[in-house]
Amino acid sequence: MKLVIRNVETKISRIRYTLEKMVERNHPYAQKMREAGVKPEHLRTAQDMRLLPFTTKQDLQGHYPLGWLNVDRKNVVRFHATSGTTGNPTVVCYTNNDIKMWADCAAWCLGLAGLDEWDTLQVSYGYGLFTGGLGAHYGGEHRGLAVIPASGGATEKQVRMIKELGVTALACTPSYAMRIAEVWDDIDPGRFKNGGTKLKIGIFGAEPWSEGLRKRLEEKLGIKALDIYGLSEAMGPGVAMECVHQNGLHIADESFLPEIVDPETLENLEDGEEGELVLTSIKKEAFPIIRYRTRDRTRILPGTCACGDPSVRIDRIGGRTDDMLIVRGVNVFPSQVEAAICRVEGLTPNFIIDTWKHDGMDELVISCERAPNTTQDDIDTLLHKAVKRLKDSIGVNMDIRITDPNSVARSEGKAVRVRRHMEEPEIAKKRQ
Ligand code: DLL
Repeated sequence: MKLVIRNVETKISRIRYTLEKMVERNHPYAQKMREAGVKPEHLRTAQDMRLLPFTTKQDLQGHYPLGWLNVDRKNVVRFHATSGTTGNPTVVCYTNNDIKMWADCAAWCLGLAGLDEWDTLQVSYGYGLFTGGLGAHYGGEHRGLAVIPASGGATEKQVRMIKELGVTALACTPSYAMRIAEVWDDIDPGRFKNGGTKLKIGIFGAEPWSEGLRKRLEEKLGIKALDIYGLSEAMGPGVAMECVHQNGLHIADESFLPEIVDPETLENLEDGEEGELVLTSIKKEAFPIIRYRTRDRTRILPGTCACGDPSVRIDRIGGRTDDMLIVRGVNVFPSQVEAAICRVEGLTPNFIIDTWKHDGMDELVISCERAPNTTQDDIDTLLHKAVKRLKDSIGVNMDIRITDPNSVARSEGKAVRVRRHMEEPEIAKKRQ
């Protein structure tokens, strides 16, 4: 498959410059290039990108904390880090230029959402080592919006600020947006949609979410809910964003070069084919990534968007390859479970999958929460509907429990949808 890149010469020469710097500094990626027998001067056309070795999360973790740095430490002005749930955290670093580029990308995303200096953006992503808060914040200020650095938590206060400060756009994880909507319902029972406020846009991302959850959020909050994508290793939020046409996410392709590869064979796939997103940073200085395997599943969407922006678009992220469960031979992603559950009236979008291995196979039980306006008498009907929906959409019968309202823990950041156990939780409980 031929790689087609806009402004290809400038981009390729900028990536070549980064590779030259890596060689000069004896960066760990230069070692990978040596092993692959590739030199910076071999990169002349878009197709030559394929000569370059992939970078994996393990490469970055293996050089914890600062081994991936490609500038002198004195040029670093900011650190962020991933949570490190699987091994060493990854510490990511930024120069002044990197922070500017990130703010440019995030501001461009907010522009795609139709926001301008008359808008007020409440940033309810966490501020701190997580990139969500500061990423959206700098993007908002750079575009001239009035930004409220709310961070996550104190949900009643979040609702008050939305109401009293004339917030027009809310940036947070979709699961936290659902929580905000629930708390708002408690404060103003019977409120209609956005409760008469100015809220109109949601900038939701940092975790996989389904079309079903989008509908519920749009309905409950009276907004247009847009998807924003990013990852710390690339910079943070702002790598890709949906425009108001909700027709795939536009990649900030002046800053990142996307490829889709088959995760098994690592061959590049055709536009429209689903695989793993691989990203190369074009101008990052402190923490460049070359052919970074994101583990995120998506596809490049053919054609151009009605908004007229010529950037490459990707489909919403279906999930991470690491989160995939294999149930009786069928691949199951938590976002598919969410999509099915959202279609069952009487269930909230809150659920948790408990999973364990039995004879090397994934077993699971899904706890789905019934809505506050249902009763114990509805449980059998809800169970029947949920089992059928999941069977129809995913293709396997799954073990489902219907739990009481508010029984699934809410999150103020990324929701935990999968709990992995050593053995079946019921058996483990009996033994205790
Ligand atoms: O989640 C950056 C971010 C903050 C993106 C705020 C959007 C909004 P990390 O904590 O490093 O960075 O997690 C990155 O989260 O590889 C995906 O698996 C997942 N992810 C991020 N955005 C989306 C999305 C931030 N819109 C990892 N849809 C990524 C699905 C997403 N998954």
